Amino acid sequence: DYETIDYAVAGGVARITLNRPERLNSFNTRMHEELRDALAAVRADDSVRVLLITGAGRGFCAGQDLSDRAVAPGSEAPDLGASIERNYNPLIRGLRDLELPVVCAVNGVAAGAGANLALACDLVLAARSASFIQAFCRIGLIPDSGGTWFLPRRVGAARAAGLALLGDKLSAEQAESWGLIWRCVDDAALESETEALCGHLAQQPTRGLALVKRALQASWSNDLDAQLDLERDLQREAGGTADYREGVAAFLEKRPPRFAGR
Ligand code: T3D
Repeated sequence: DYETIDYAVAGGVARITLNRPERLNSFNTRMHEELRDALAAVRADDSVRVLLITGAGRGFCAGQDLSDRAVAPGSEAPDLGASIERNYNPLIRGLRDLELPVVCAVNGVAAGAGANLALACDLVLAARSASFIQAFCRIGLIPDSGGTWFLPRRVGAARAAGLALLGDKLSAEQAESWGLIWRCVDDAALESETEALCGHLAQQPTRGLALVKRALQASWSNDLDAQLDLERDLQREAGGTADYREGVAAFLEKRPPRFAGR
């Protein structure tokens, strides 16, 4: 049983709910430990075909819990590099390396590392009232948890600089129109849209989707030649899956496919 998150698996969907609503689901040490544990559970459970991350209450996640970061006059500053190395980087790497589609349902404000946790997910849905804030610069920090990598790639250099240097609140609608997230939906529809998206993904060729994810990620550091080679290799692997065989058979037999996720 977890204290700071909820974890549940149903219908092929593992759902992690950040659950410290009184602190807008900000990260403390316990939450990082529990997230590591939950991610290990996701990896170990063959029935899981989609991971969903969302938040309890009115916020999604407000980044690091700053009440753990007050520095008394005369005492030494905390080593934030150590915190990043131990907690944030493994979380972001864990999500990027997970061989499953990761959906994020941003139910409210996503600030600091909370915003970048969302950006590390593969498909981000956000409620219309939600917002994204690169809050780091407001307290003298830099965007971590992949922020300086995701932002310029998603929204371009000018907008990335504006967001990271000003720390202004970006509405979910603006985030969608800038290409920072997949879709903004009405607040009342977030739950049903998320369920529909995750339900759909849980029936898809999971192995194939994992290879798509790997190819898209590799494209950021590959030139076209290297990417064409990678596509050849991944397509060879995809072509050997049971789901590819089923996809072709279902097409030819004019029936819906029944993908096993393998
Ligand atoms: O340290 C390391 O390990 C390095 C890694 C750093 C990663 C980071 O994420 S650094 C950035 C940390 N996050 C922030 O700077 C954001 C701080 N929060 C805010 O700016 C605002 O709370 C929001 C813009 C997110 C939301 O504003 P609003 O007006 O909707 O809510 P609020 O009233 O500010 O917050 C509600 C409560 O949550 C409030 O508590 P109270 O007064 O009701 O008892 C507030 O203090 C608390 N809260 C919100 N964010 C945090 C927090 N408490 C601790 N840490 C927080 N990050």
